[in-house]
Amino acid sequence: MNSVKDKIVLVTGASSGIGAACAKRFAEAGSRLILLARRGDRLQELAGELHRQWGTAVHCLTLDVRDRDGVMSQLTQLPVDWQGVDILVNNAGLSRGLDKLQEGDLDDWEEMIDANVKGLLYVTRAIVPGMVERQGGHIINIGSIAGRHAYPRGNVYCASKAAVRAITQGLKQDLLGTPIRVSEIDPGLVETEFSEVRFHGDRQRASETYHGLTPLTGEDIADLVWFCASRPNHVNISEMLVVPTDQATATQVYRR
Ligand code: NDP
Ligand code: 8X3
Repeated sequence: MNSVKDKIVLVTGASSGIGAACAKRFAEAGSRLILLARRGDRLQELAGELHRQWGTAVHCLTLDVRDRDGVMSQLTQLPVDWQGVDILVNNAGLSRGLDKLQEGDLDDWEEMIDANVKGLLYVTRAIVPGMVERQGGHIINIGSIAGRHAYPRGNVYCASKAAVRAITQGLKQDLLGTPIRVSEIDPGLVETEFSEVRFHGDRQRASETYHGLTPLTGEDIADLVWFCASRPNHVNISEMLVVPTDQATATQVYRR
């Protein structure tokens, strides 16, 4: 067992869903947390909650991962006490729309590719050199079942998550020979704000995604992120596919 107590954990997309649940899971385990997302008010609220409950030290970064210059400058010039990130949870991401490719909205495409692929790359590029220098660290990417098989109308979102998979595999190879670990967790249906964002705020349509089945929760995924991080240093969990019991593949779900 590798204790995450006092480790510095950077969670991107910590203002909601899986990211917020990861923040809580690591806070409970005694980690120090850097929380990053665009909605700073949510981060401050969560930081207060973590501090009250577990006395967690938190540093909030109100940042858009698509902002290349902002990411590179803010993450390479963290306050002295926060510079040695031990665990990076690359979780920030989103889907926009569920349309046939030939009818897709180009703005939706840009947003997904910029956040899910380029944003993840910027954050990784800013943080990993420090890990190499310190000879220690762990990058945990949140991919998706969507990155393993494309599903109808999922096209660009699926492509962005397939890219995350390739980046995870490539990074593992590029870091071979260092003690740095690289993992990817690929969830199926998790009930968060994900579908509400996908359907541009249409809550009714979003809730139908999970109708008649028992979806995963952000906490279920956070538990696995913590599990990957807390294995001994010589154990690298390279990938995990996790689905609700009511789901077999991206398109096969059982609804009661
Ligand atoms: P949520 O919508 O609940 O959370 C998404 C998080 O990402 C929010 O904190 C949001 O913060 C942040 N985020 C989005 N865009 C940006 C950006 N440009 N810059 C910084 N932060 C950003 O969804 P989930 O928790 O479900 O999603 C988390 C990850 O899990 C995503 O990568 C998603 O693709 C993946 N995933 C989700 C599944 C699901 O079924 N829910 C299944 C498989 C994978 P803010 O808006 O404040 O910036
Ligand atoms: C989120 C899971 O199947 O809605 O990545 O794309 S799915």
